[in-house]
Amino acid sequence: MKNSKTSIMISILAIVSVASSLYFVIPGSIEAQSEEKTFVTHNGGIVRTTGEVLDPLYTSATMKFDPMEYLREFNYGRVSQLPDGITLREFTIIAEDDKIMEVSPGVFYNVWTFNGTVPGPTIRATEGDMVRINFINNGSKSHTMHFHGIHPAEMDGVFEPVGPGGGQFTYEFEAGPVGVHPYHCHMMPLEEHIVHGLYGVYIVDPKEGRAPADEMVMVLNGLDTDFDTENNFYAANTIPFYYQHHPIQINTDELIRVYVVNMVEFDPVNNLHLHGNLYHYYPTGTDTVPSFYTDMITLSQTERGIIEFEYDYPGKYLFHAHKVEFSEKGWIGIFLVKENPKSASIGVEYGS
Ligand SMILES: [Cu+2]
Repeated sequence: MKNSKTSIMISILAIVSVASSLYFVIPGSIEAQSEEKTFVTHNGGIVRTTGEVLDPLYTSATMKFDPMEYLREFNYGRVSQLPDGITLREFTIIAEDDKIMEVSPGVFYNVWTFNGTVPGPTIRATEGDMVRINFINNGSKSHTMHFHGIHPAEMDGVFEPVGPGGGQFTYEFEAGPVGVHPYHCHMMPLEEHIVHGLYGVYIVDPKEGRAPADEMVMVLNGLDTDFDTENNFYAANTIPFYYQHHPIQINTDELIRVYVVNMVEFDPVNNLHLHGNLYHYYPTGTDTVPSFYTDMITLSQTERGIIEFEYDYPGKYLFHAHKVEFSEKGWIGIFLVKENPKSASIGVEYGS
């Protein structure tokens, strides 16, 4: 039993390392090739392969997740006005823990989900709004929603387990502080409930808003598919290598704003490196003045922030964990920067 598990593990790692090393050997090659070629892997192995990209299915009878949709999808809730004039944003969040997802070709994993996906929906409000979450637990275990941010103790999702099979709880709190925060289940063992996927992003916008930008969310996560408390895959938004196989298209001379949240468990740090550029970094997004201008940030569990940048030159630029093990196991992507058709006439300069 143990041997077969070990050999499966070794096969998975071999496939991942071969696949990932191909990208480092031929980083420009993201399109499928038809002819077999010989490659030397990062650990000196020789492989013959067409180098064709294999993607998992992302979908099954019970599960659908599109990382490209998730990237720019913000959920503002059902909006109404309270008698005192405050904006109420209502969300219904349903927890489940029985879904199976193909996270990498041939690797199936039991994901625990908020509203059917990992990560759960990106919840977005403006500072001072009232946020009301109608939480339903359709799972087989107790779950909760614990938001990072400021709220009363009884809304903290720690001491009020919501029972399986349809248990309900209403979380209600004023949105704040401004920034980007994680939310996650806080039942014990916490590691298990987080690693299986019960987390998401909660953005609180400043009342005056932020500068217009092409906005996106990246949750840095890990997948422990063999339950040995070590991650076998890493990703931005769950599917290893997704944004390398499907580069994120952006424009030159356009402000890009990425809300980054590190949800990797087991490994104490993660990081984010951007190629051909530097970004302004706002830790936790709580300040409107950036703390750093850099191409590398280091993030511990649930550390998060906002990065902002613009590209001057079109082309393909990698972004990835500079902890190379993580990037070779899936936490890597590409920005495909196209010439902005408007740039000749606008000439916007960020930061001015
Ligand atoms: Cu849970």
